[in-house]
Amino acid sequence: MIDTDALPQVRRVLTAIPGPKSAEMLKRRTEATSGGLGMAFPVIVEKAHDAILLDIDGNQIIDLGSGIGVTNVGNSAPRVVERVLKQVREFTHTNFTTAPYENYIEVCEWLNKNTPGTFAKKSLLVNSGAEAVENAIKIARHFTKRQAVVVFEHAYHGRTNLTMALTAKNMPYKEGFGPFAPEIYRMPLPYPYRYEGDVANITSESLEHVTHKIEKEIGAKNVAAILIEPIIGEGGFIVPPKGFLPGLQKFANENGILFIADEVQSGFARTGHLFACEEEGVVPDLVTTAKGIGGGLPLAAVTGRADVMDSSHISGLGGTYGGNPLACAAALGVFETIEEDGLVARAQAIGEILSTRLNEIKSKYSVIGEVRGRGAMQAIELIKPGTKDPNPEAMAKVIKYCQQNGVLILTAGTYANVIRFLPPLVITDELLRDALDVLEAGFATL
Ligand code: PLZ
Repeated sequence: MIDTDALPQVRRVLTAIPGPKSAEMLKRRTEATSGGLGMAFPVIVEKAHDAILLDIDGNQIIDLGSGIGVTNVGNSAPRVVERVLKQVREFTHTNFTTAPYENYIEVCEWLNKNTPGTFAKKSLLVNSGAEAVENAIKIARHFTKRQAVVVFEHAYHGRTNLTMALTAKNMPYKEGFGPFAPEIYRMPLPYPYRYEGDVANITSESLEHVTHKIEKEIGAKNVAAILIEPIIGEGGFIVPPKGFLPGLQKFANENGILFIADEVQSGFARTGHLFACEEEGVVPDLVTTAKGIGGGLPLAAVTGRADVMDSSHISGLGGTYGGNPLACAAALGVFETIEEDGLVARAQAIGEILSTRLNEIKSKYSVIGEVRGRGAMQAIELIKPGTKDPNPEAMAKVIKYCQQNGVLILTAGTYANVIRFLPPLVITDELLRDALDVLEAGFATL
C-alpha cells in the first residue's frame, strides 16, 4: 500500500495565523477569486494527511472539520490514494451514460447493500450533495405524480436554486438569490434545547403539529416527499427528539409520501452508525449521500427503493460527470477503509471522548448552554450566561483563539452560535485531546 502518512500527526504553530507566506497568497486570493466565497481558516494549505493540515508557512493545524464532514477516513487516506492513482492511469472519464464502467456499478452495489432497508434498492451517482437532493426530489415527484415537498426549520440542503428553496436560513444562503422554486412547505422542527412547551411531550406535540399542518395546509395526498436531515447539520447539529423521525416515517408511509433522509452530513460512519437514521431503525424510501462517500473527491448519490429509482423514463436522469471513475475509485477506497479500520466503532469512541470533555468544559463555563450530537458529530451551543440568548460574539472569540493556536473548528447554527466538531475518524486520541485543551484555553480567555 502507498504510504501517504508522511505528515507527523502533531500540532505545530510556527507563525501567526495567517503566517507571512499565507498572508501574501491570500492577497492573490482576494484579487483572483469571487468575493462571494467565505473563508473559515485563513491559511493556504500545502499538504494534508489524516487529521493534520500543513500550511505554506510550516504550521501544522489540527483538523476538526474534515473539510465539512468529507475526509471522514482522513485526508489522502492510503486506500483512496492508491485506487485513484491506479484509476487515473487506466482512464479518467467516459460518462457513465455514454459507455459504462465497473466501479460506478460497484459503488451502487455497496450503497444498495449498506443503506438502511433490506428491500431491493438501486442508486444514481452525481457530483454534489445539492445535486443528490435535487435528483431525489425529481425522482420522488416523478414516482408519486405529486408536487409538494415538506422540509423543516433549520434545514440545509444546498445552494442550487431548488436546494436554496429547501434550505431554511436566509443569510448567507438565500439573500438576494431568489426567486425560489415553488411547492416547498416548511414545517416546525422540534429543537429540544429551545422548545417552549413541556419537553417531556416534545415528540408527540411536534408530530401532531407537523401532521396537522400538512393535512390542513397542503393536503397529505399532494405531498411527494418529506425531506429531513436525521441530525440537522448546518442548522446547528440539532438532534430530533427520540420518536420524531419514526413518527414522520409512519405518517409518510400511511399517506403514500416518500420519506427522504438527507444523510449528506450525518452519513458515512460519522455518528457511530453508517447512517444516522439507523439509531432509531428508520428506513427511508430514499437516502442522499455525498461528502464522506468520496473521501475528498466529488461524489454523491441517491439510493433507495428500486421501484422508485426505476420510475423515470430512460435518460430522464444523468449528467456529464456523475459517478466519474476517479471519484468512484475513491469511494471504494473509503468503503474499504471504513470496514477494515472499524471506523463506525471509532466514531463512537471519538464521540465519548468529545462529549465527556465538552461536558466538563460546559460545567466550568456558563456561556455553554448545551452539548449535543451523536458519535463524532458533536456541537456546543453558546448563550449569554443565565439566558438562552445566542452568543455569537463568544463563539467568534473562541474560534479565533483556536485558529491562532493551530486548531481548525467549524461553526454552525441558525443563530451563528454553535461550535461543531467533525474530526476525521482516524484522528488519534492524543491529537483530539490536544485540540480540546486548546478549545478549553479559548474559553478561559473569555
Ligand atoms: N445536505 C445535509 O450538509 C452541505 C455546505 C457548505 P454540497 N453542507 C455543507 C457550504 O457552505 O456550502 C450539505 C449538507 C446537507 C446537502 C448539502 C449540500 O452538499 O455537496 O455542498 O452540494
